[in-house]
Amino acid sequence: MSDPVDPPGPPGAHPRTGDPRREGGVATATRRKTARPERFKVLLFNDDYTPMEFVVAILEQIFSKSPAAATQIMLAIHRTGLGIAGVYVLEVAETKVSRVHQAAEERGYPLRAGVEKE
Ligand code: TYC
Repeated sequence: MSDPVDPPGPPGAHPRTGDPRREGGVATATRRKTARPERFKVLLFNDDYTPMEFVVAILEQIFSKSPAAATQIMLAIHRTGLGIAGVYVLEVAETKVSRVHQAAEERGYPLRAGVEKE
């Protein structure tokens, strides 16, 4: 494994000393071999009916937040209208949105979630 902070260089060149693109101490443009997967925010939206305790439980159970973090996120949503429950690759984000809607519908709460590109 090469040093993750070094861009890929010519074969055999030492990443810090043998790469002509680094002459003068300025690294020029490089391209990754593998794309970074795009990441997506899962947003939760405020409403007037979903109980605070239910939103905290959702944040703990579906988004693996600590009780303290879940409470802070829930209160931020309550005050501002929406908040970020977590950031994931698209398929995971969409699955979490479905789990939120399923759990809320089971209890008859109008809680809504959505996905937004980071
Ligand atoms: N506003 C709700 C209440 O006062 C609590 C709430 C917080 C609802 C966050 C949804 O995403 C939400 N019971």
